[in-house]
Amino acid sequence: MKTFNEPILVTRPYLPSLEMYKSKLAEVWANQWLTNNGPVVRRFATRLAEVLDVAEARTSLFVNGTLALEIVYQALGLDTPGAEVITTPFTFVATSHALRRVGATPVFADVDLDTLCMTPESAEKLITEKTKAIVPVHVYGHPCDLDGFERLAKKYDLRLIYDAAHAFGVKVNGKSIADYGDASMFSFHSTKLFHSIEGGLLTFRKPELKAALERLKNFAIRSETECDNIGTNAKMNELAALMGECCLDVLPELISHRKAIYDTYAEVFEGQDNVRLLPRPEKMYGYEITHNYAYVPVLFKDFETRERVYETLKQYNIFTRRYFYPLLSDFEPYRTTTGATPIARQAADCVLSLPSYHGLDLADVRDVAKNILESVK
Ligand code: T4K
Repeated sequence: MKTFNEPILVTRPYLPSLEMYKSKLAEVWANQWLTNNGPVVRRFATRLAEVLDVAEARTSLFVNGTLALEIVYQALGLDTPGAEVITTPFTFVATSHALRRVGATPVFADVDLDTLCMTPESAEKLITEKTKAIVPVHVYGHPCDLDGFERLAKKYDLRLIYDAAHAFGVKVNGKSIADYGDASMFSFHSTKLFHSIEGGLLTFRKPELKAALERLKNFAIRSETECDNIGTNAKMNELAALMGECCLDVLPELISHRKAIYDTYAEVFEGQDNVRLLPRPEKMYGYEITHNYAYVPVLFKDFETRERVYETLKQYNIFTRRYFYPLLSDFEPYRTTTGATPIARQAADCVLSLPSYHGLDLADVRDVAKNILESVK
C-alpha cells in the first residue's frame, strides 16, 4: 500500500493564482464597495444566470446555501404552523436544519440504491393533509427523478424545492438542472466543485418571487423607514463574488478534471465486486444527463468493511469522508421524525466519498484506488 507524504483530503478548494486574485481586488478597492449588492455581486449574478441559462429575474445570490434554503422555504410559505415537508435523510444536515429553522417538520422518505436520491414513490406514501412541500436532494450532483417529482407536486398541489447544493453545472436533456421545480438551491461553499468561498444561489420558476427573496436576505427592509417582515442578513459580499468569477472562468476545466478522476477510479474498480462506484449513466429516467462528477461515492458490502477501509486509509495519509453518515434521522434533533428508510440506512452505513478535487494527480488517484482494493480484501 502506498503511504502519501502529503495528506490526500476528500476535497480541496480550487484557488486562482494569488497574483490574479490580487489584481482583481483592485476593482473592489477602487469602488470602496464591499457588500450590499455591490457591482461585482451584480456582475457575478448576471454571469451565473448566463451559465445556467436561466433569466436573471429568476435567480438570487446568497451568502451561503443554508440561508438560501431557509429564505426560499420562508418565501414559499413553509413557515406556516404545522407544515410538514417530505425530504431525504441521506443528505447534509443543512437541508433539514433550514426547514426546522423556519418551523416546518421534515418527514423522511427513502432513496434508491442506484442514485441515493429520494424517490417519488417513497415520498408519495408519506403525503398527508399537513404536507406542504417536497424537498428532494440531487445528492452528489446526481439528478433526482425530475418528472416523477413534478407529477407528484402537481397531483397533490405541493411546493417542489430541490436542494441542488451539489449539482452546479449538471444538465438534463442539454438543459440546466436549475430549471426544475418551484426553486433550486446551489451551494458555492469552498468544498464544492464550483465555489465563491461561501455562497449560494437560488433559481426559481416565478420571477414574482425575486422581490421577496431579495428583501428577506436584506432584513426585509423596504426602505430607510419601512420593514414589513422578519428578514435576515444573507447577502453575498464583493470578495466572495470575485472568487466566484475566478472559478467561473475555469468551470469547464474544473468539471473535466473531476470526470478524469471519476474515470480513473472506475478503471481501477472495474470488475471488482467488493467496491461499487456509484454509476454516472448518460441516460436515466428517459433523459440524457451531463454530470458534473462533483463527488466520487463508493459503496462497500457492509458497515464493518466501510469502517475498516475508512480507518485503514488514514494510516496511509488518505482522508476520505463518510458523506452522509449518520443518517439525519439518527441525529438528536431528528430522532422523533417519522418515516422508515431502510435503503438510506444501508447507504449511510456503506458509503464513502473518495478524494476528488482540482489539482489531484491522476497517478495519485490510481494509488488511492489500489490502496482501497488492498484494504477491502
Ligand atoms: N445541502 C447539501 C446537500 C449540502 O451538502 C450542503 C453543504 C448544504 C445544503 C449547505 O450549503 P452551504 O451552506 O454549505 O453553502 C462540508 C461543507 O461545509 C458543506 O458546505 C457541504 N454541504 C458538506 C457536504 O461538506 P464539512 O464539515 O465536511 O467540511 P470540512 O471543513 O470538514 O472540509 C472537508 C474537507 O475539505 C476537509 O478534508 C478539509 C478540506 N478543506 C475544507 C475547506 C473549507 C480544505 O482543504 N480547504 C478549505 O477551505 O462540510
